[in-house]
Amino acid sequence: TVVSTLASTLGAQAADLTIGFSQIGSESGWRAAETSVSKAEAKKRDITFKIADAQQKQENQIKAIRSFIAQGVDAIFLAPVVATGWDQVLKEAKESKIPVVLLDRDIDASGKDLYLTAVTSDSVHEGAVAGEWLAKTVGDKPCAVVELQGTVGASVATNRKKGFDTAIASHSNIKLVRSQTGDFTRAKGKEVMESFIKAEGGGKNICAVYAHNDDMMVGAIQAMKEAGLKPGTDVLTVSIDAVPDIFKAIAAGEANATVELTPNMAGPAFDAVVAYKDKGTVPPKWIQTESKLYTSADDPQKIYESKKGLGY
Ligand code: GYE
Repeated sequence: TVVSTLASTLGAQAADLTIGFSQIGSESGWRAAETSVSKAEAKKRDITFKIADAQQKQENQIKAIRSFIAQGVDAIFLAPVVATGWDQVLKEAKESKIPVVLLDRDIDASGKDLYLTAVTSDSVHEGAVAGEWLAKTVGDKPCAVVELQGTVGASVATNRKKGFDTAIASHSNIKLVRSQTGDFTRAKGKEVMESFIKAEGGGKNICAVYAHNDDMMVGAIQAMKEAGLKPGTDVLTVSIDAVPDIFKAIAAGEANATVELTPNMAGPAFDAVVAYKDKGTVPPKWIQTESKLYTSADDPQKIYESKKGLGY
């Protein structure tokens, strides 16, 4: 047929490829969107795509990778729940000549030679964008900030904290008063925010909340409302991901800012693997996705409408 003739002139085609994806779980709206966008991107390219849901556990991810190796897949995508503890299993993949692509989170420097490329945003920069927005918004006023961190040991939690801390460091009026993990989930975000409010005498002194993702912020907004606080006006909010629900909150005046992260990490990863398999093209070690700030000035209702169908 025409198609197969074309395919043979072009060499190894995407349609011949089987790729396994060790996904973290479904802790956030962003994560759910990444999973569904990845499936759609695989389909577009006719790639056989197998997703293993690790339910937040690194041991499950390691098992999934070993099972993909045993199945002889052509490549493995890995969204590493934490940054350490991957060297052994990634060595096994390398010995089997199966390229590994990291999606959305990074691993420690010791593993740099063990994967082909990483498709991620600059998560230090995301934290800095959030911190700079806050500094600009509060001006010279004193501001006590509470922080909801992502999963302990995840590269994005470490980096989003680091970028934010650096951005506010030169503003002595801004003080981080409490910081704790909410594990990237709505439920934990709410629970931890409730404890912050209690510990801060009802929360009247809290000037701003910084959350490493929007889902934790949505939970925190709920906690603030239940405590009689007014998020978005009395308490400033800034978080990361740009999921539809945060735009709904911004449109309602209950949230202030978010830093966008594309859920399409797999698209560039598939393209890198196809070019590598097909032409031996070695991709750059880091394929960086964009980070963009959104506030109430950006027509949040319209963004909400346009995003909500996109796999979230
Ligand atoms: O921001 C968060 C998710 O690793 C970039 O993980 C990802 C983060 C994302 O659960 O919502």
